Amino acid sequence: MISYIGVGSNQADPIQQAKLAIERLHHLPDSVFCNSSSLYHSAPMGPQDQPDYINAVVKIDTQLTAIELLDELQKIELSQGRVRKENRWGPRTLDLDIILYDNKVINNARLTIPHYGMHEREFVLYPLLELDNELLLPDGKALLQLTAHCHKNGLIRISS
Ligand code: 5RY
Ligand code: CA
Ligand code: CA
Repeated sequence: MISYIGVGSNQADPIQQAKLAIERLHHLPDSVFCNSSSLYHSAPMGPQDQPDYINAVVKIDTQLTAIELLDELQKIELSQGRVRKENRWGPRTLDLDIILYDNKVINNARLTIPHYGMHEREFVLYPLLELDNELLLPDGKALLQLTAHCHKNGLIRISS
């Protein structure tokens, strides 16, 4: 299954956190790493009283189920010092989200796929576009159309 994983960090040297996470995503079990977007610098969405973020998106081809993949991503988050906080949308050393998993729609207690916020989030849509500018979502919508309606909100691609 082709899956796209969102990478985000705004604590403890976010560029290094993102690079390390991307390195670890090369070694997911039963998976092949396909590609990663550039890193992007982005202003915080949601709570504003936190540092700017570094975001990226990674494309993998995996035999893991969505839940198995989530378990692996949460292990990587924990290994990079992720701490569960009271305030849900506060700063974090590393956040890994399954944005898309094959063409599947998944809704259960642990997972909502496609990622529920992706339509409005420039730091998800533009890195995705860099990876696949012909991508169609499970509902048939074209990614290119979504980005056309999504303000960049200061999103900056970091040359690497
Ligand atoms: C909105 C609310 C909560 C958007 C809205 C969150 C990131 C959100 C972030 C990230 C950047 C969060 C979730 N309306 N801002 N804010 N990057 N995560 N730039 O990864 F995203 S908290
Ligand atoms: Ca997130
Ligand atoms: Ca998350």
